[in-house]
Amino acid sequence: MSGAGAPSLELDGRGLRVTIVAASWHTVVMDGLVAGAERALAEAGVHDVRLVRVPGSFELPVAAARVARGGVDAVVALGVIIRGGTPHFDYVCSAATTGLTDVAVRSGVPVGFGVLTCDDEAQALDRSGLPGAREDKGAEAAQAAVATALALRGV
Ligand code: DLZ
Repeated sequence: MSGAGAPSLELDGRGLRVTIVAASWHTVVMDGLVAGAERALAEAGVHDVRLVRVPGSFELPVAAARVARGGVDAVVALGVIIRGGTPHFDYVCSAATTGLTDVAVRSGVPVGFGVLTCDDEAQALDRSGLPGAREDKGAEAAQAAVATALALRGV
């Protein structure tokens, strides 16, 4: 999927409560994603930010579900899944994607999707928001979560 076409969002997230749920595989890229999400939330004026770490992306949906039940305004889910030599990649991608979608739809709490599904580490680094990266997917996921929470306010 191309990163072209992403909207430029002006966000006023003051007063929102947002929790980042982050997997731990591929630590360098994950550090970039978490930093990007935290930076975007600060820029949007979101000050009540918590971070929950889980082992892998497979564990993101259960963490997001628990967090959503706790009364936050939005969740930002971050993970890095890199293709290996077995079908495991497809199962973990599918579980994370379907699970996080299910959490958002069932709970009504927006879940920003910042899970990278890449062929190799170079692709992931290029989307990590770290110096030299072309894209900042952690920030994009945080902005999407905040924008959706704001859009749904009062609906
Ligand atoms: C097992 C596994 C593998 C092979 N690769 C990744 C990965 O690239 N990214 C990721 O977030 N998690 C990976 N995992 C771990 C699973 O998500 C999960 O934590 C384990 O299967 C234990 O439930």
